[in-house]
Amino acid sequence: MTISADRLKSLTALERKVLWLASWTIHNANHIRENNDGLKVGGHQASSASLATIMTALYFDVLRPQDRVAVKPHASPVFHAIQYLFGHQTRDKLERFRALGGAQSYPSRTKDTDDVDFSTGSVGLGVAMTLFSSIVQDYVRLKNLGDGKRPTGRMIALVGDAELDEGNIFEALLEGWKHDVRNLWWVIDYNRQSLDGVVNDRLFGRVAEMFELVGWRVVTLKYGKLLETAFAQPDGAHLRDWIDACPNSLYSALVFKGGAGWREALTRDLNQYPGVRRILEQHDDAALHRLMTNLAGNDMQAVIDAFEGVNDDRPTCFIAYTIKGQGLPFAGHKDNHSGLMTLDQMAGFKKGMGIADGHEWDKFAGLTASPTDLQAFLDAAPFNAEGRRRTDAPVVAIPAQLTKPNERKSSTQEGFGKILNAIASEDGELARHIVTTSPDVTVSTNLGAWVNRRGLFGHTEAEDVFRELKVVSAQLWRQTPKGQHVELGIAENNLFIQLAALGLSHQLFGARLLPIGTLYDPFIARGLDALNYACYQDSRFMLVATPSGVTLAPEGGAHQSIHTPLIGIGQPGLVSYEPAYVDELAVLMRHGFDYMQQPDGGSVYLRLSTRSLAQPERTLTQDQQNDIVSGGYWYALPEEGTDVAIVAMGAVTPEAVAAHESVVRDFAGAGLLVLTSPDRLHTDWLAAQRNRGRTTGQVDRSPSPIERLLAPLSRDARIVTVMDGHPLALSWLGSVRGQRVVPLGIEKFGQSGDIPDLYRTYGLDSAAIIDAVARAV
Ligand SMILES: Cc1ncc(C[n+]2csc(CCOP(=O)(O)OP(=O)(O)O)c2C)c(N)n1
Ligand SMILES: [Mg+2]
Repeated sequence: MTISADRLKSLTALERKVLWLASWTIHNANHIRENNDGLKVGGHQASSASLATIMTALYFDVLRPQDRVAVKPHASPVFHAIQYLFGHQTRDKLERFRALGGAQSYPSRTKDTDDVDFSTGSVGLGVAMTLFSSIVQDYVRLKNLGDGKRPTGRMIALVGDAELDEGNIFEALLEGWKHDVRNLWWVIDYNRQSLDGVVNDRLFGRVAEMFELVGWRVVTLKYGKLLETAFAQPDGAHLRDWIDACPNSLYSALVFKGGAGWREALTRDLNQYPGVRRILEQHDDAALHRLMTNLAGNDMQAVIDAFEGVNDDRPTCFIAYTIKGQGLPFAGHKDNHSGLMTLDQMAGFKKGMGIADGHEWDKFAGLTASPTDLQAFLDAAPFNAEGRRRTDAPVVAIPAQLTKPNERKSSTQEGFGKILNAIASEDGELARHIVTTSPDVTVSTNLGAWVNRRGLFGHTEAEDVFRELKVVSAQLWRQTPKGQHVELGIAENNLFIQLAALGLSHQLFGARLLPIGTLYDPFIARGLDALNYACYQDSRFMLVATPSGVTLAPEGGAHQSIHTPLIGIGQPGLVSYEPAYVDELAVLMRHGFDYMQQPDGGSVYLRLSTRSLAQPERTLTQDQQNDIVSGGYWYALPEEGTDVAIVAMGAVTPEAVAAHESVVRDFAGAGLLVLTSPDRLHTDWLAAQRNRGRTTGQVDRSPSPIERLLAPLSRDARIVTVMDGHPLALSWLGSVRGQRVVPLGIEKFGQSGDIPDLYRTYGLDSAAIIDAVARAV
């Protein structure tokens, strides 16, 4: 035994209190607080209960300030209860759990105020987040990018056992093995129940082997100290064998039935063993129930022993046997996931806790240990030594202009590679803080030149064998701890979670990174939940998606992206841009690096193309640059009061330019508007309307950029919009001033072809635009 009796006593007292507060928080929200709409508020008392021991042990004893934790989403009440005991969470927010302004249903970095390290909610993603954060921690450490003040922490996930059904966890495990991840703990709350019922017995038999296969240590916490003692008695081995062989569903049902149920089953199966009979005689029903449910994950001493037994940086999976609803009336019942204790059950629980009416929120009410001792214990908890643990890092200065290539013809994708290459060769502050990552499309998204200059990141040095053997190759893949590209296998979920972790480095590890992730635009859909997860946490990164649309022509329908512009508009925390020309791209990248670092900024999505376009010969004025950042500019100015305008975005802009040249012959004064971001324009348009609608304070009546841009057109002008993506992304333009829009774009799956054929087939060529103008007027 490594833990002193005093410590154990304080921890078990706090464990009871944590279980109570978590249960009470949910109960209060559902049964006591006035709620406006009569809808069930919910909360997970059973899921919280199964982690109460482990989380108490971690936060009050095992964790250090540098550790970072992803808490299983439905154990949020336990997390908030712990922070309440630490003094980092208010009673008011607990009382308003799941209500506006209250503690969040699932731990949230941005909405909760009590020092959440990683948001969780979509199961599986928080787990992988710890793995990718451990890569970031090493990245920062090996390059000395942080302030050097923090020791290396452990990245810890508290994992529901059913979360392991999520494929993204296994994608992450493989990637973690390749990257030799360290200081990573996954604690599996093995309560053998999911939402719908009891977890498949056979499935979990393989889990430990899977972890070992990828180099993890597996520590199984199966039986608690009471059961271990019983097993050591005569015939105790038979009792152990019986539990070992007990199917999950039977065990869960007996947990729910309690002492009499255990007695009946054990008498039926093990009556021939005198030692087992003696154990049954020595325990009344209550004691027998306590014994048979004494699993290690709910046994404080066993939990502490297991955590203290691991002292190196090898990734470790703790499989902790627990009981869902441990200590509560519905423990073990297969339907308990969303079950709430009744008023009577709660009253019984309260009585058992020795809590008097009106003292439900008291920190120490009902505990036998003295409040002074417990407060002293909390104050001395190592985790709490620094208070809130969120770090910050200074902003990286971005040059006023990025060096842009001057090719007469170029695609935006090529331009991206060249702009980044120029940043790499200039080797300034900006270059040092950029980190790139890509799921096996580094070369085909034009990151190659950057990687050649900055190298691959890895714990160890590895030469490029092709180079050593003097085999000619354009790619030079030298891996060092100084490298600045994290090469991933083909798994877009991993890309987004890696970006999520990199983009929080300033707050997690005190080092500012400017992450850029590249992938093919259509495969955003594969990782969309993870992208949303990254944005939900306010992680900051630049997503470069290329190629896109039907413009990737010969690649065919399977690789064409149609609705990604709508994702760009609809995704909070991510501003999307689709430049047509390389000079626009350079302006947007510069803006992006800055925007990613602003407190009220966000992440940036650049939708690029492989189509090589003749570049306009121009030097952008500051006003033009501002317009490009705001979302659009007049490529050909309309005459005041004109009745016709064409609006184009991205790779199809030359078709619009050609169509415009023809249209002006009939409609002198028709304009051509080039958009770079319907997302920005739409957001600012809505905000301007809201501002004007204000009835109090200073009312800002200034028009939004799109209102200003459309102002020269006549009231009933006709607008034809064209883009390589779903036309809905631009069709809203008609609502700005009530003008009629004919939207052109892609609504169907595409097919292989060359650009002229495809543009003709899908109605994006200049003939289609001219035709649309004719129809519109
Ligand atoms: C991606 C995703 N799918 C579905 C859900 C709904 N859901 C919430 S909890 C849960 C079951 C969780 O079971 P387990 O991980 O074993 O947790 P515990 O038994 O501790 O409650 C499900 C399906 C979710 N939160 N996220
Ligand atoms: Mg479970």
